[in-house]
Amino acid sequence: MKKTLVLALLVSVLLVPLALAGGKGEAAPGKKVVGFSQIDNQNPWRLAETESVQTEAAKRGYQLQYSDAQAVQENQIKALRSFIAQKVDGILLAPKTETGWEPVLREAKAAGIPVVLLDRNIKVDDPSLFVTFIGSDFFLEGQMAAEQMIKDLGEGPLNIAELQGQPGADPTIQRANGFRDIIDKYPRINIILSQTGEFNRIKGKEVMEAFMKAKGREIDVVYAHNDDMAIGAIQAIKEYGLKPGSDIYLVSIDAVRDAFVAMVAGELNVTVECTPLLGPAGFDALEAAWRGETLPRWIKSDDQVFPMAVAKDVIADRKY
Ligand code: GYE
Repeated sequence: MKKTLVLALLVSVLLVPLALAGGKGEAAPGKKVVGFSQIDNQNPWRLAETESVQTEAAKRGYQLQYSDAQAVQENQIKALRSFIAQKVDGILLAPKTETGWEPVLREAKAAGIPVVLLDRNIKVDDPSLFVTFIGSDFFLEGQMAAEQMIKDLGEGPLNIAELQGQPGADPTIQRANGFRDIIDKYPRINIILSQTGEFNRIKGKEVMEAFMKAKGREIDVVYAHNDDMAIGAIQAIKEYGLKPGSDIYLVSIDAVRDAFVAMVAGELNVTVECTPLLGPAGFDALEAAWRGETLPRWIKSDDQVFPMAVAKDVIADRKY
């Protein structure tokens, strides 16, 4: 009797410091552990998404293993493998590109770990490799951007310079296609320049500088796949000596706060919303998977168009 007590005391004395030391990778007893693989944090949209996931994890009492891949897909795959090795209870994955995920997702499936896709979709043959995709309709966003442009500027002639997102990413592909789907009906509206700006403000500015040098006076419109690249482009247009918002019309996607600031200043003509606040839906989906429920393949966000004229009335209410 005495011996067992001593032993029990000894064990607990030894275990307490171990538990306290257990930071990264060790679950607090009873707390579910969720791994979140983020693409990067190079624009306010992504920071808002990261914050949404972190806040929601804390609210629901989950331990979050967070990994920022710094825009390298290979780092995301490594992060997933480390989550699997740690036997996390679930994974939230914001996948950089559409392809290349099959092997690691098969490993997660074999380990019984549900994977929920946040903000970008992927292409896999086996639909059981992920629970659901939570995000926007990027094709529709591209269409909405083109429709608003035509509403504002008419049927042409219009020369468009396009700043594309990260190559191979679902939103890049769909935003390019959706926009073309509309303008292809107008023979006098043409994309005369198109290049990636990586969804990044500095890169967007650099590409726009090159565009201005090449065809500055011919460009009527800039279509940027995200607000940050449009903001970079605004800088480049100003430095070139033209007025963004009037000499050159700019349309972009995301509806981050900085886009509203640019619209209020008269320098951005329109932004199409794409919500990054996906934390709550992400954890709802994981919880449903843990309960054994099946979810729709796509949980779609509801987005809207914000033209320059409404910016000053709504800017105060923007959540990101
Ligand atoms: O538009 C962009 C971000 O995947 C929908 O990625 C997201 C896009 C968003 O870096 O700003």
